[in-house]
Amino acid sequence: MRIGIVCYPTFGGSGVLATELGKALAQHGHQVHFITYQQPVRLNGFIPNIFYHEVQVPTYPLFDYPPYETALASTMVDVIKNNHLQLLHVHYAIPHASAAYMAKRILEQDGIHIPVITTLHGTDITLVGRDKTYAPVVAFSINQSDAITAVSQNLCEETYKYFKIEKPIQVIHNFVDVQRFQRKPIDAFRKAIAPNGERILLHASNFRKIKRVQDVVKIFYNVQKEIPSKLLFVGDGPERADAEALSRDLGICNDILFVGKQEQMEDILAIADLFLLTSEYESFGLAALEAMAAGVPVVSTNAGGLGEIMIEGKIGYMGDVGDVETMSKHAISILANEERLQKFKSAAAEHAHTFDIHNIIPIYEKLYEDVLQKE
Ligand code: GMT
Repeated sequence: MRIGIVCYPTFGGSGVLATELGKALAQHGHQVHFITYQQPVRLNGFIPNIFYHEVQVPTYPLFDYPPYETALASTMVDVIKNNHLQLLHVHYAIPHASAAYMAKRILEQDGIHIPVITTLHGTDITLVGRDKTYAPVVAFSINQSDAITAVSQNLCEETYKYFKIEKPIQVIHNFVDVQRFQRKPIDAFRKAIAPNGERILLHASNFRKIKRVQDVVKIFYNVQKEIPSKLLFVGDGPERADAEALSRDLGICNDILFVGKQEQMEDILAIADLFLLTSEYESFGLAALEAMAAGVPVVSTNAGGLGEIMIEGKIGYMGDVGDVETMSKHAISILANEERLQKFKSAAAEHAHTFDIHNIIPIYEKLYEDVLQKE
């Protein structure tokens, strides 16, 4: 098949998922065309069957806000026409689903029919999409899609709750390339972070309010009182400064490292003992799944779809949003005993296989075939 993929090119989960999907489809022999404003972070190196089309957004003194959606729709039209794409798969509804609708209508004038699949990822529904300034366009463009998927059962339910969706939403869970995350820890790296054999805790996110990164610092504070440990913060974003300030106030800043945005998550995860995810909401929690694939147990909140990837008492634990004490107790209970920690690590790696890329890609391929057959 000749497939167009539209996504955010940044470190966010939706862009990561879309890029990994495109790469896997290309490996299966499909021709994949990425359409976005920047090279996606996980799209590095030359990969046969993959093409990248950059959306140019010309500026003009009149524009306080350059019209990205218009530029995107026009690029979609151009790429679909000139590469004879058969379907368009957009990730994250805003503004990709409405730009796709516009492109679809434009192409119909030339007798070209292009089915559009929209994958909902989370905040495009639960946070940004719900905002009344976006909601009517979001609901309309989702309903105009030829197929709709959501990355968890929870997100599917949230979507029906917030919007009047007149079509079925298929739940296709996010996936991980388990093989890629089965890395041996780099000893020198581990030693540099934890020279005295301390436990290593890890959090990775975009440091937005929804992630509640201050709770990560508080949990680490409690853990560190009982168990010598270090905390690695991967990523960057608006709440980072607050997290740093809190770690200074609590006197633990020397045991916390902010390493910024990183591409080689598999190497970082390989040295970690526990992943913390304290979000107010996660439609799925792809970062937690990647941690599991690397054999890292997870302590998280029970928000959104996180329960769909967790097996409590085996690969990690969950606590209510903001319940730092409970999550701290769970973290300590996993980290305190070496044998127990190793059991959790192996079980986490084992469980990640349920969401292995090889199990999920065929579901997307089947969906594409069904959509094309209906044309
Ligand atoms: O977590 C973020 O803020 C980024 C966001 C995105 O769209 O890139 O992540 C969402 O999509 C991921 C991939 O499907 C999910 O694993 C995340 O749980 C989801 N984030 C939220 O729902 C907050």
